[in-house]
Amino acid sequence: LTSCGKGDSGTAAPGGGTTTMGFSQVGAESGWRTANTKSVQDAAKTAGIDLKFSDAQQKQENQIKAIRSYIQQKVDVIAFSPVVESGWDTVLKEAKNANIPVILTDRSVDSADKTLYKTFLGSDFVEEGRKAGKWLTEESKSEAGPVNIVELQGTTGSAPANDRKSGFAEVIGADPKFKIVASQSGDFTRAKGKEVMEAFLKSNPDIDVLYAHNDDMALGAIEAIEGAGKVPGKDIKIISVDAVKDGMQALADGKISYIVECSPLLGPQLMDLAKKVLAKEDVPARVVTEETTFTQEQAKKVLASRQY
Ligand code: GZL
Repeated sequence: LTSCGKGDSGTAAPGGGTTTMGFSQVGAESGWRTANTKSVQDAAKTAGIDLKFSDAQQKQENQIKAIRSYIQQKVDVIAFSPVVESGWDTVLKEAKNANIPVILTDRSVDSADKTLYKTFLGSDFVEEGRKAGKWLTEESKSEAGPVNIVELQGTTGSAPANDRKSGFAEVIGADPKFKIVASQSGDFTRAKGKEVMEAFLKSNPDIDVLYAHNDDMALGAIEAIEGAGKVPGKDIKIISVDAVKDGMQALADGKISYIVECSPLLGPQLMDLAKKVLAKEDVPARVVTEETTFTQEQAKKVLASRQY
């Protein structure tokens, strides 16, 4: 019998061929997303898994279409990062009825039925928001206030936007001197982050802090702040999330004040989980990624060694 599939380097699927994974990616909206896509694609190659990959341009209907096409193609396993938390039950039930296991990566869904996916691999976004709030509380401890904060939220309805908002609010809510004077979505992109920050600056003469849910929006906001003749990192302190290269550069340059890391390097763990699921091994319902935080001094030290 000749061995079917891509030679013996492949990971054997249940039927003996090479394992195929259908992956639906959110889009290409940020530096984080680009790094995440590279991690998934590189890890699939290393694992000998045949990856079918689609970019949804941040539209839920495109992700649902992609998942349906993976079901039609009878892939061995489906993985995706849900652009928003809600509206997945129908298509996930179709995958379950087709006996195709689903792995959530990066972002999660709000489905009550936890049997619709095997596991969720990704960061604890609420904790990321708490870390941002804790730094600001410490940084402002000698200030009487008010400390006026504007917030650039991530994509409306997405898990990172909901959870980073709630974690931050939970911590700063303990002290009435902190006032979130404006909060709006910048959709995780530089362009929208700049546009919304320009509006914030026009309607709020006295902004002390910007809390941006990702580096790309923070970098767009820096352009708006400088355009308004103010000094980012001095006139307006900036707290951001991700720690991608451009964000870390701005942190080292003093334009951003603090970054909470959110690791995009989920590829290797995703492939390991897929192999375990296909081998019918037990996997944890939740796998939380390791990540840290960076001050300006720490950014200067690690900048040269950052992978993305
Ligand atoms: C977080 C991820 C977010 C990043 C953004 O895990 O979903 O989406 O923080 C990206 O940069 O666009």
